[in-house]
Amino acid sequence: MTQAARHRAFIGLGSNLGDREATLRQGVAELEAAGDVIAVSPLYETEPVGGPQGQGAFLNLVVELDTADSPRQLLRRCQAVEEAAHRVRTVRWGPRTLDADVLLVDDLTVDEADLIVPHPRMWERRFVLQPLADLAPELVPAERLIASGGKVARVGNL
Ligand code: GSY
Repeated sequence: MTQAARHRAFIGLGSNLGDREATLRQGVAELEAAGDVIAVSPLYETEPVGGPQGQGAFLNLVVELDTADSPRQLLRRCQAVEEAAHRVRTVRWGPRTLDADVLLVDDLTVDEADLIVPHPRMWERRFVLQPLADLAPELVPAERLIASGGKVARVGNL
């Protein structure tokens, strides 16, 4: 039987409602249940990028996988993780319990209505690039990290 190709993939998690750290811990645990998570970045407290004025600071991290899942299967996993966190989103770009985004899947590209890989806004967002650079510095050129927006402060590990 042929084996599915394995991919080095990265998923970004963010939370800015409720017990943010517990929510992220739950999200990481759900991803880990598939047995393909190989690293979790440090945790960052991050300034909201976009969205309504006055929303609270996020906690963000990035998870690295060595996975046989396709980009679409990873999207489904992200959606399941968000649903499990009882995500309540009434305002687009507004506060959310948990947001899970497929960032990179090797050098694969996907451009479909509900899934774009690499993530289309990741290169503008320091809350993505800093934890990604912690896990995979070779994927984040210093000039792109410097050019990205939003304050981030490392607050430890999960
Ligand atoms: O796309 C992720 C949701 N999100 C975030 C986030 O996770 N962190 C920060 N700092 N700002 C954000 N704006 C959006 S939308």
